[in-house]
Amino acid sequence: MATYVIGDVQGCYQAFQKLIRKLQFDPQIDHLIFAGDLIARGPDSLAVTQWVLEHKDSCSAVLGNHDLNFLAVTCGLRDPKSEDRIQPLLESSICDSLIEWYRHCPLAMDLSTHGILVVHAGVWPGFDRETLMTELNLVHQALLSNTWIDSLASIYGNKPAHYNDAISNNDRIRFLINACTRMRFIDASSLALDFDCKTSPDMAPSHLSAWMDIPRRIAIDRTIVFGHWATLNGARYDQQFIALDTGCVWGGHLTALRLEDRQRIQVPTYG
Ligand SMILES: [Mn+2]
Repeated sequence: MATYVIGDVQGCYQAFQKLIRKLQFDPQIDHLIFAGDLIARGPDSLAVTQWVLEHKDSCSAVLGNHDLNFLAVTCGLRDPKSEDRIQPLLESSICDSLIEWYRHCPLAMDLSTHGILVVHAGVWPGFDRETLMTELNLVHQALLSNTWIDSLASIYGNKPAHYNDAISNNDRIRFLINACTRMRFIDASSLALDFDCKTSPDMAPSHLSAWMDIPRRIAIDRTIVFGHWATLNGARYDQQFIALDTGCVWGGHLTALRLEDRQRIQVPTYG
């Protein structure tokens, strides 16, 4: 019996199946937690999500930016991006079931028995764990409510950059979604989110830091397990942070973390 967290699959079905075989995954006793971005840029998002829905009793996921974008596209709030390959998914018979499944997914999972917190992009350094999990309930309830499409319509935009500047509930939801699903860099003095910098952490301007390197971040009493940042390529693997996006969709690797012993298990995308 094992629990695995799996990095960004991004529609790479073949690599995903290779990883499942390597894990000797048994749906009767094992559990998979996806760290977000199950779908989008890879060749077969439909096969990935079909598999997940067929095994949904043994799968959980936190939402990534591409998962949320899929929901927005299905509601007609966004046009599909040309580089996303989700058209077969939009036209498939499982589309409605997938929308329902995604609406039940949280932005973060706090796994106290394993001392792990799973989130797609990261934890904003101004949040302690309890505040984060309490605030995220607002997003979870919004996605489950009858007015979920209205909430989703308001998530686009980079402001507010700081949680203290969130006035309305929609501001709070937008900030929480941006922080949990898109964040990479943060202004080290103000803790404002920065979405302009697209470099690797060592090339960033001096006033910015990678979110996990902010010196005055509030300590989180969990190991934060995250995906989203493929250029880190799994370089963070310690007591505080474990980076799981190893660039599967860019021809790198797909990585799983076994929570019982914190071992990483990888397969290459090709070969
Ligand atoms: Mn992402």
